Amino acid sequence: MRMDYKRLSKTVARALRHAPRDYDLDLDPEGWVAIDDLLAALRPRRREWRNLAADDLTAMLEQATKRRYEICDERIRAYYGHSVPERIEKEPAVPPDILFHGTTPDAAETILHDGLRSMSRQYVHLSTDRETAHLVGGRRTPDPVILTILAAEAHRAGVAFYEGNDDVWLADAVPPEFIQTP
Ligand code: HQG
Repeated sequence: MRMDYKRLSKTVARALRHAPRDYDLDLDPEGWVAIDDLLAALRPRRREWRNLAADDLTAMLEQATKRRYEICDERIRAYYGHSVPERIEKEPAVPPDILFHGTTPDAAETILHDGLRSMSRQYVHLSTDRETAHLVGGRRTPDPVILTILAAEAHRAGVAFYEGNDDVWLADAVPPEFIQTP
């Protein structure tokens, strides 16, 4: 049977971003778990996963359109997206001058007034380019609004930024004075 990598990735996201305890997993402070522990937790869950191996996780990463997970030294973690109660430690970093955030027209109106908040996740998620922001906003609406984030200016004013992957930056709450419509 061919492996459904999308389904696998969704379950891995649940395990590594949102509900590790449901999988008897403990994320370390930077979000890592041992690949062997993840595989052991997943194998009994679906017939097609009964022989799940590290190679399947590597193939899942290769097939994905987004870089969601990092594998290193027989461990795996999510680059971003966490909602677990324990804050995942990220290294503060200097952001590019400008970042983008794609969202719905209604949310954009609130964000321009109140600023960007992390909502159910630990961090605000920002995109390095408009196209990625369009894809992010497009998950919720056919007509996303792309907000421009004055990231360097916000950083200088004390807002913390963190690297996610090549396309995604993370930040703490971003006040409205650093957010513009195009
Ligand atoms: C909105 C996906 C009202 C915000 C994506 C967004 C991304 C506000 C929603 C990653 C607000 C939160 C994260 C405020 C923010 N008032 N609405 N003050 N501040 N919002 O899913 O950025 O496929 O938690 O605009 O591609 O959409 O899962 O964040 O609409 O990279 O790998 O509240 O998740 O990646 O939604 O997406 P989310 P997001 P994956």
